[in-house]
Amino acid sequence: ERLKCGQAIPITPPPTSPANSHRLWPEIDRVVKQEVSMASLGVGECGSGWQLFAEDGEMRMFRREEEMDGMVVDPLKAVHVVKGITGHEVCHYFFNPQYRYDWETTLEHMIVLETVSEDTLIFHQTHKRIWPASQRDVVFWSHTRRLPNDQDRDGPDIWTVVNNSTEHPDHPANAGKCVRIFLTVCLLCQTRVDPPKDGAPVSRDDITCKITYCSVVNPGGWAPASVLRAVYKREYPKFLKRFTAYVKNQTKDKPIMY
Ligand code: 6CM
Repeated sequence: ERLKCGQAIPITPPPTSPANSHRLWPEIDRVVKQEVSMASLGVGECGSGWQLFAEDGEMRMFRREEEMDGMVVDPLKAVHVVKGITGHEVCHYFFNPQYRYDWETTLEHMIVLETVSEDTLIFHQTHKRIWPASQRDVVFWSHTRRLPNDQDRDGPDIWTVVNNSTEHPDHPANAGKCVRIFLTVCLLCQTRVDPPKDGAPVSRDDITCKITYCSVVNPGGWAPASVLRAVYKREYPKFLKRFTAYVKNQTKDKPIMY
């Protein structure tokens, strides 16, 4: 039908994400919103239950000791402040599979089971065996998203990646030698820009990224609590330091990606 003069042009609103027609979309959207709002909360003062277990420079890691059916499922919350990189860059290197073997030291094998859309992938990963427990594997969807910066409308947007366990018919749980783990992970990145006073162009010296990393991992089967807590205490700080150093190194000679 022809438009009459002065009549508003009917514009279909853009979809919130190209993944929004997929069977998993309602779950992805719900979990992403929930995880982002949980990750945005501070660790609070005494009484919040978060205990500091690792600290190195600007990096702080907290955990809450929790067990489910006798298995350690301690929620972890880490905060780190890194100069010279943006939240978009951090999420880019965390989400995209081509970089994962470079920084993920516990990884043995990774495949993309399904490309749901540009911002949503389904992965199967096997992780290195940790004595005396069985080897672990995991199937999860991974979704990355740009979020509006309500606090500073002129500042760069906030970026997130959420990983959450799911099922896949090609890789049923506990069918082979691996025990299936279940995880929910949220990486939330806020970027601050302090423009140079002399009006010079913004460089990597003027940008700072506040990273919040939250995870809950259920080991899925027997694993001695003391070994598991010792592994987490060693591996999480190693991961966050190595991963952020990797992003700094990858981006140092590239244009800033906001
Ligand atoms: O979030 C991280 N990595 C993502 C991309 O790989 C993704 C995957 C997380 C898998 C986390 C599994 C870690 C534990 C594996 C060993 C379990 C052994 C149990 C038996 C011990 C006695 O979200 C970074 C993950 C950093 C982990 C330290």
